[in-house]
Parts: sequence; structure tokens; C-alpha cells
Amino acid sequence: MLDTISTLRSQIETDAAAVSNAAEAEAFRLKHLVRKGTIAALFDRLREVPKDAKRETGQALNDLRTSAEVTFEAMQSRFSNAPAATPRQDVTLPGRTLYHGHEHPLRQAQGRIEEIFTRMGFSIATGPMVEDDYHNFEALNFAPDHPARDMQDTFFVKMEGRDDILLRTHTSPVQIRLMKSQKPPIRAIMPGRVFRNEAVSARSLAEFHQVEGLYVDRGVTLAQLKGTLFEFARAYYGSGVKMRFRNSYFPFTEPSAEMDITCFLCNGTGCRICKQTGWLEILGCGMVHPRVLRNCGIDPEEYSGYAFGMGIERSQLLRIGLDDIRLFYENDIRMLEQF
Ligand code: 2NL
Repeated sequence: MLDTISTLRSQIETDAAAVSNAAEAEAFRLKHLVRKGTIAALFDRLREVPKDAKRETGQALNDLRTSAEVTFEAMQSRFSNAPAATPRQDVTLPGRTLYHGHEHPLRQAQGRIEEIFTRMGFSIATGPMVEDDYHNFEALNFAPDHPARDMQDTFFVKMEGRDDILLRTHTSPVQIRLMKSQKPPIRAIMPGRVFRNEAVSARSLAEFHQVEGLYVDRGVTLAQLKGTLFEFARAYYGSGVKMRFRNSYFPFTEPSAEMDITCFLCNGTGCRICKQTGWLEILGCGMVHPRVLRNCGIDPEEYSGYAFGMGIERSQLLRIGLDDIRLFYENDIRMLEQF
């Protein structure tokens, strides 16, 4: 019996050496390792072995079976990893697009405006959105009965014992705080969220964004204001734009102006966005009213200043050539993806 086992071991080794692919490995298993295979057949004959040799013979058979199994497992892992067995890759398939987020177009517009002004020496100042009447209106020379203070234009905040708390209607209160806390020269822009009690339409929202700017020093002039704003307009809207100033009125500036640039969408020939005028209004500005300077502890005999303000939503709509401010707040991915 031990001779038979030895012969089978040689046979198995010969068979194993001849195996060269997965199919032949499977044939090897079917011949030697299954219930009706060569090794099992010898186990069946263990009954015929005399009692005193049973232990040794059984041990030899077990060893044979274990080594055949190990041999088969080695074959299996060798052939199943063979390149021919893995599915082919189609290198012509289109790749998978990786979508990643980006800044909201309003935040992008604010970033561009900030960059242009910081390059010209302005710093960036921020302040509270919940303000009081003094910082939002009174210090800015609004008359006590000015219509902007009306409930219809301003959101007031209910607060025990106070009737002067409101959501800021512009970022000017940040400038008031800055002028009260710092000595000139002051040169800063104030971007931020502002609130007005207005009906939502294509042109206006109750919540939007503004950038205001302020420069206070000795000898600040209207000519410097024009030069600075012109440089801004060229950097932001394109080097080809022309500009014009129209006189205007704000309680906090004197004189006051509004600035137009030539419509860069139609090159001044007239289109839907410029309402056939060839001009786009982009901001309001003026020389800081002496009373506003005095309210902030700055002597208007010694110092002068200019200020300006623009809507961020509006500025971005003009750049894209669209005319519905609500587009920025619908969060339609087809809109946002284009920026
Ligand atoms: C506009 C016009 C403007 C200012 C804002 C300002 C602030 C202080 C003093 C004087 Cl503290 N002026 N800001 C001046 C002129 C125009 O904004 O149409 N904004 C959207």
C-alpha cells in the first residue's frame, strides 16, 4: 500500500508539472482531488490495510492529499492571475467627468472688485448687519423725516425698549464706524449684505450685496474720485469702456454723481441691457458731505473725502448681459455652472 501511495505521489507530481492553464488545473483537480478521484480511492482501500500498518498508511495518505491540495491552490492562484484571464479594458471609452464646486458668481464678483481696489491701496472693512438708526441714517445726514427711514423701505428689528434697531440698508454704517475709530488717511472698501423692504422683482430683492468705498485725507478731490473710478471700470468691465458722470443727489455726499459707462455689450449702439441708450449706470458717488465728516469727529476744514457705492448683483448682471437679479438666488445648477 505504501508503494501504491508513493507511485501515486510521483504521478501527481508529473501531472502537476504538465499543467499550464486554468482548464488543465481543473482537470488535475477532477482527476486527483474529488470524491471519486485517485486519492479518495486509496482512502477507500485503507480498510484492507492490516491494523498495525493503518496508522502509518493513513498518515502517508493524509500527507499526499495535503500536498496535492497545496499544489492545486498554487496552480489556481497562478492561472487566475494570468493576464489573459482578466477582462480587457476599452481605452477608447470616454472618461468620467469629475464635477467640483466653485464660488458663487456673486462671491466671484465681490472678489474681483476687492482685488481691483486693494491693488489701488484700499483695505477691506466689514461691520454688523443689524444696526441702529444713528449709524444707518442720522450720522449720514438723512433728515429725521427722510422717506428711506419709512417702515416701507427699512426692516426694523423688534427689541425690548428700543425702536431704532434695523437691518442696514447700505454698508455706509461701516464707514461711519471706521471714521469714528480711525484718524485719516482712511482708504477702504466695505462689501457686504444689505436689506431693503422691497417687493421682489427682476430688478430688486429684499436682500442683496453692496460695495461702498471711502477715501478721507487732506486734499482729496473730485478729480481723484473720477480717476479711481475710471480705473476700476476699465479693470472690471474692460479696457475699452468710456465713462460719463451725471449729477445726482444723496444726503451724505455733496456734490453727488452717478457714473455711466458705455454699454460694452452693444458697443454703445443700443441693446436690451442698456435700454437702447448705449450707456449703463454702474454706481453712485460724491464728495463726503461736510456734516457727515463732522458727525464722525473729522474736521471738514482740514480734511475732505470721496465715497462711492455700487450693487454687486447689478455689477455682475451687467458683466454677463442678463437682466434678472433673481437668477443669483434660484441656485439653478445650469445657471451657476456657467461661471
Ligand atoms: C449707490 C450709491 C453711494 C456713498 C454711497 C457714502 C458713505 C459715507 C459717506 C458718504 Cl459714510 N458716502 N457712501 C456715497 C455715494 C453713493 O452709493 O447707488 N449705491 C448702490
